[in-house]
Amino acid sequence: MSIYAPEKNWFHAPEGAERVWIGLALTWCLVMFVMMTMWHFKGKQNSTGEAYRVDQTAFAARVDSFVKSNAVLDEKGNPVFAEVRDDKGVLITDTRFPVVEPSPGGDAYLYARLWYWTPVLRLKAGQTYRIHISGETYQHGFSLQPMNMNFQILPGYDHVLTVTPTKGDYQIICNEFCGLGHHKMTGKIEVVE
Ligand SMILES: [Cu+2]
Repeated sequence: MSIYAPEKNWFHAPEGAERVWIGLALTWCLVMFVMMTMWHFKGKQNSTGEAYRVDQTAFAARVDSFVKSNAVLDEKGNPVFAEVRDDKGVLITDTRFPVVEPSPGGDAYLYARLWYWTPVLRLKAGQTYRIHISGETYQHGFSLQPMNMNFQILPGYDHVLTVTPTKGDYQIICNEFCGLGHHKMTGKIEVVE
């Protein structure tokens, strides 16, 4: 027989170094438990928790009209497209990312599609914007780099992030596995003076 019943009274209370390690692990678990709750109230990493149920078709239409009316145009009046690179620095060429400049203090839109974030937002440093984010199909993880702010994005919901950005180029990646193109799902926010 390959399986044996354990001997009776198999349990021996931990002692010595084993006791110390169990104590350390337990203490650390309790510290993390307290910290998890604390981060909910402290720090600037939390979203305002604002989200609304939306009809996906209506949201897509709002994104389209936002892009049309706020698109950055070149001197010939054609929309400007941004260079967006994946996390390996490779230029993504199968998608065109329109650059859109929302009015300071106003609403901006960001749409998670398969598999990219669109459009590229050009924001002014020190101005406050309400960024509406939703997804076209699956659940995605909005992850803003390099500051590492992370939010879950669900189709059918408009997640509103109120931000006052500082100057710089920020990359958006997806950190929730969402299918074949997940590893190259990227986007960009440019913040200018
Ligand atoms: Cu993903």
